[in-house]
Amino acid sequence: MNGRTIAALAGIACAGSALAAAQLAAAAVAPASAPVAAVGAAVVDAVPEPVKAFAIRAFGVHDKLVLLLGIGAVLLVLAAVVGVLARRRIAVGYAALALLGTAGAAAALTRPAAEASWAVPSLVGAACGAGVLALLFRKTAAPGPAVPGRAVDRRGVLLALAGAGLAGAAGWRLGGTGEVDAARDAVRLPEPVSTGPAGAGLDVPGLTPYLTPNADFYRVDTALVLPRILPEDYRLRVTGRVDRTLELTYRDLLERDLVEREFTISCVSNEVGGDLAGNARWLGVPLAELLAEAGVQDGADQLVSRSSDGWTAGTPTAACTDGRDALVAVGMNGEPLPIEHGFPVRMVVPGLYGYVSATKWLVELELSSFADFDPYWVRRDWAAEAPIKTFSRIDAPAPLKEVAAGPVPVAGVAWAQRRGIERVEVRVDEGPWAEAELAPVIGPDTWRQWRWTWDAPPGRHKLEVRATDGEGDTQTEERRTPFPDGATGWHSVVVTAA
Ligand SMILES: Nc1nc2c(c(=O)[nH]1)N[C@H]1C(S)=C(S)[C@@H](COP(=O)(O)O)O[C@H]1N2
Ligand SMILES: [Mo]
Repeated sequence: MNGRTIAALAGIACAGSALAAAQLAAAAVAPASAPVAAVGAAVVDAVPEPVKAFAIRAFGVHDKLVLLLGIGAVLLVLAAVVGVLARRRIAVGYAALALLGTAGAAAALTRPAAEASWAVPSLVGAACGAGVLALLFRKTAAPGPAVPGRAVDRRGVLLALAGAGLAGAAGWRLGGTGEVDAARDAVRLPEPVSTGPAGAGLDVPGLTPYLTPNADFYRVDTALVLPRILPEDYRLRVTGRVDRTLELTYRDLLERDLVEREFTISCVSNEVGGDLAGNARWLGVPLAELLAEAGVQDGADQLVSRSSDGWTAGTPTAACTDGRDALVAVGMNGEPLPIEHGFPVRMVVPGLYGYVSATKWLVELELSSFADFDPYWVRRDWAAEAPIKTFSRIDAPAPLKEVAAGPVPVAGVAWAQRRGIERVEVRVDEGPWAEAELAPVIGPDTWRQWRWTWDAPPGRHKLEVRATDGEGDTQTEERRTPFPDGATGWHSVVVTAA
């Protein structure tokens, strides 16, 4: 290895030590205060809408991993360059670390849930990085022409890289959800006092199951680091334009009369044919009961729900009190909420896209008004009110699949929460529409599986689907992307029969 490569590695070792030390400190302060997490979260909040839409389209539920890897790659290259420059002017190295520390601390301090201590990990990290820099880049007594300025301690570089790797991994692990996982495992959910009807599903190979297992449930949120809330520390506050403020612990919630209901939730970012939706059995406290207890004041037409990381959603108060199964949920499919789905407590409201209703890691319900407050995505120009649009999808056969000519089962799901699905139709090669068979349904808020048998002639064919809701409105053919209030258009797949 030549001197330049060693210097580049030394730069990476300094940055790595800084980040690792910060990660360890953040495990003690708050995992979200680590510089990479904080800068990443600031980037998530700042990216313009088209970039966010692109990220979800291109990377789907892996968008956050891609962002973290991107930040890592940028840091790696910068650190290597700074390492090479630091051989001649060590001040470049100190300046870069100071910048890293300041940017990390600033990003951490401006997170909505931040406390003053959130600056500490970035500052500790920068100081550590500076120490490693001083150790690795030593002044040569008589600089020779080949190595002007400073010599880099090769053995030291390897040691620092290894140490940073270990410390970083330890910090990452300690800051993970281990303790909360254990607390979640220990939760025993009480039996509901009221259980809604249970739906049953069709069984066609390739068809989405009627109930979505928790492990397969889509995940959409802005959280780079999962919020970690221990049940014993949990508080839900009902505040704002209410007659009396409420504060409930997790225990308080479990001791109330819990109800269990099946319904489908979905994301506004779901494209035509997309899978950002899931159907679960939710266990929780009716939101209407909590609101009645607090006493909603006149004019409080928006319920702002806030998560522990500062994210907000705004739901029409009327949608929480009009008799639908709006819940402050603690359970999902018979288990405590999974951490990535909001443990210990989240909100779910049938009929509204997740960004205006489904706050995970819920800590506050603030009665406000649409005039007074714009929640997270509304500030980024998504619609303030967002009822779910009628949607239908072909699951089987899969796109571009080869099927045997003759009878082919075609199946999928359709949803129109609150209105219900009344009819699903399929057509082949823009021929006449044929009505599909629908699975039995328990109410308007769950998706409905459908199936139709196609007598497939050999060749390449296009299958299309459209649904009609309980109000008699058929899905529009007009293709629109999700922004600002949900996608429209018919889903189609092309298959070859042979
Ligand atoms: N705290 C928090 N809650 C959130 C979000 C978020 O970014 N942060 N995203 C919402 C969005 S856009 C959707 S679609 C649903 C998704 O819920 P799920 O991940 O459990 O499927 O959560 C909602 N709740
Ligand atoms: Mo969403």
